[in-house]
Amino acid sequence: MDLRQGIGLRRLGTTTDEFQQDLLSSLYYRRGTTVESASAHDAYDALALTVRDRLADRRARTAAAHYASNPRWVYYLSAEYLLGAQLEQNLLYSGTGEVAAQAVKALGRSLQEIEDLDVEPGLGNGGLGRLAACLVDSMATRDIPAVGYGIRYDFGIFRQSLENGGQAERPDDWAFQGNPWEFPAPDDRQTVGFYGHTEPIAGSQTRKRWVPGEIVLGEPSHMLVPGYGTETVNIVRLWRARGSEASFDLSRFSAGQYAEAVQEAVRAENISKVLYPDDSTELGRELRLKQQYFLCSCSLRDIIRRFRLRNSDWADFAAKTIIQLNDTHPTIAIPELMRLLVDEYELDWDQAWSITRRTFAYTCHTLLPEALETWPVHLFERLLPRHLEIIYLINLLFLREVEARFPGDTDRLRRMSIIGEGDERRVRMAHLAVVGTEAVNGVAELHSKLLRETVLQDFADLWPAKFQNVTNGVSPRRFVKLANPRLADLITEGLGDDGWLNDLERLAELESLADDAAFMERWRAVKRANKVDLAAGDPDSLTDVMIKRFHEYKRQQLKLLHVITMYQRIRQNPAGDWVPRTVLFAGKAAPAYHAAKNIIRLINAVGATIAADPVVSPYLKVVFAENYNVTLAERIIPAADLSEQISLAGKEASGTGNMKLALNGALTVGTLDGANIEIRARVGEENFFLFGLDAYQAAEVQIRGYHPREHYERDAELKAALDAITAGRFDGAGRELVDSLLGWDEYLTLADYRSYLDAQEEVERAWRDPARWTRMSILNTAHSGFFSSDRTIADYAARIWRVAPVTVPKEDQ
Ligand code: NBG
Repeated sequence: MDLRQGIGLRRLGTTTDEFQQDLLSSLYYRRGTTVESASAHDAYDALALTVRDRLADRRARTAAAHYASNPRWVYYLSAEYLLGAQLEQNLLYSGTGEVAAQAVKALGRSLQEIEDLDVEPGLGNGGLGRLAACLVDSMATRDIPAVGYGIRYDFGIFRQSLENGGQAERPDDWAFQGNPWEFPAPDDRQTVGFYGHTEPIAGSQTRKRWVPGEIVLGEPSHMLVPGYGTETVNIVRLWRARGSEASFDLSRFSAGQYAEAVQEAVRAENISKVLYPDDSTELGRELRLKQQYFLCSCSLRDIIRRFRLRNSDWADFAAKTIIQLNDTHPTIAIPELMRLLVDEYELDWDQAWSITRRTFAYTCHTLLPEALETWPVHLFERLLPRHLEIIYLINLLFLREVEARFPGDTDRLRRMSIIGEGDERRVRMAHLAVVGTEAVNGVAELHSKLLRETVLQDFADLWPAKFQNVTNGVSPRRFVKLANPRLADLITEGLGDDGWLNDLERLAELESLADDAAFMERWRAVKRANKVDLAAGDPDSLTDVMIKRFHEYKRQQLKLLHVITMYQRIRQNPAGDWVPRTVLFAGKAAPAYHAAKNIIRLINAVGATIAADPVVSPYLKVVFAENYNVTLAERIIPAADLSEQISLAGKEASGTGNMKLALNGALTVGTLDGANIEIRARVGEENFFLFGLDAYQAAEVQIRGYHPREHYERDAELKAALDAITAGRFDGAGRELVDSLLGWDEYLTLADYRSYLDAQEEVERAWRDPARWTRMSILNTAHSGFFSSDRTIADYAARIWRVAPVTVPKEDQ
């Protein structure tokens, strides 16, 4: 199949000369400049466009193949995507890396120089957004017809810097210089309503007419998502809000009322202005719900438009459509689909409900009750009056079903209701998500189990078959091949070919090399070279990394207590035989999360104290790497010796950094939490440093009554560490932390302290024996194949989506 030939277009060449011709042509005709006057950014853009063209051709073939097969499509709805830098990825996925490196010489620049200009779209907060990016990568790699839907925020996750040792935030105007990877599609724009009121429709019980009070336009653009080692190129479609033509008030503008003239348009555009607006105010919460509805309404209309291109019978909708809700953020899509089907397409309620329930599936990503979204009923009533009516009816029918199964159990009805009746009535989005979907999954074995046993227990009693587990995974292309080319080359050499890049279980073949002295030597050399590149500390020191969002449940404070204890031990015995360590922290704290920001401040204060101490600094260094993002993760992970996964058991749903680090040969010190359990089971207990309470023990401690002070009184080293903070030894920082730890210590930091220190001693014993350590490291990589997001997608496809791959034919030779 060659679509270009059909319309007389020439085939894009694969040689360096041909690529260079196209590059120069992009510069000349699409950037409108010449080699002599091209800026570095012109060079970047011209290269990006030239690479993009190679993918656009595969995209056209993909669309044609999908259209012809009319498959069940996967639509992934996510408020966040952390796609990472695009240029290097797309060079790899289009196989043009080498020709491009040669061709750019014509522009007088190196490929590296150009790659440094690539800005990552930071359209997410952390694990959830990066997971979405790994999953769309694997959907394309596995030839699953899929579209990812999201929001094109003008400002992504804030840029973090350190000011006076604390976190400062600056806006992230990521597309300031434009985004060459994006195709705008203004023809597919959608209209979204907000506010207003509803009116009855004569002769109908269930249909209503919604008369919105505000209209906003959603304009899509899409980015290409190529598969690796296959022809498929899927898309991520991102919506941007804008005012309609009518929102500009020309008469006011003419009268000099410039601000008033654009006020309505500004209000509309604010919807996609920032990722996660501060929701500590009423207005912030309203904006957040507006974003969610905006994403869902635009995406559903687009999904319906696509369905109707090939199909005419609503009875086929669920067979052709599966919509995966990435956490509760897009749950409003459930009542929105009901509204579209019942009010606009005039289906009867029961048929619409049957379609809806078979169309959606829901992934939950948390166990923290405060992270399960709820919205005040009064906010819904004002912003989405029709949706609230629909939710009430869904709830009424649902509670009837519960009542029929558990007659007279009013307490159960109250617990399960979609409407929470506290001081303030609230809509419980997670309940709506469970009621309106066909499948619900957690993201690691333990997480899925705890969901069934705790937060969603009543629902699991009612519908046990609905609940599943799909353990998360990560893309080996981005997190090994691109991030760690030295290791990728060594693995390829060890295995004889690079087929492992989309068949990651093949890493198990490395096991036979884990005792091969020459291979071990090279394994160590790779790690050392990566450490030299990272330049965080002495490359021969133990590089101990804790890289993730700052949150008390993740317990950066526990790591810090360990650092302070090491500092005190070395001071007391400077002649001791200490293992030199570089402790590297990176991560952002939510701007309004003061406790987390205080921990960042204390880390930097402790780091400065140690750096200024000539006795301790030869053995211990604390580094805080600013502005953690995908690009920085790709530099740190290959250089890590030790991976800190020390959350309180039962709190981290899965973790994915833990997988990336193990895959790159870091050893884990961790609790029995999230996917750590599965990592340990695969890499072997003897290759994992375990400590701490398990989830059931932790719950028991809390039920019995936890007294953190008892640990403080009993453990002299713990006491000394906390006392040093209180005494102001670290620039006076951290006193609130000590108060909270001694006061209530919500995440049992003190309870796990001693066991954590013991595990760290075991780490040092292993480190002192380089052959042992290297063997453990190789075995971690060898047994991490399960954690490929390709496996995660195979699981979703088989057990939740029930979709089959569609092969995209190669270009005619
Ligand atoms: C996060 C969890 C992580 C998990 C990622 C991806 C949210 C709400 N949840 O443990 O905290 O790895 O989701 O599933 O961001």
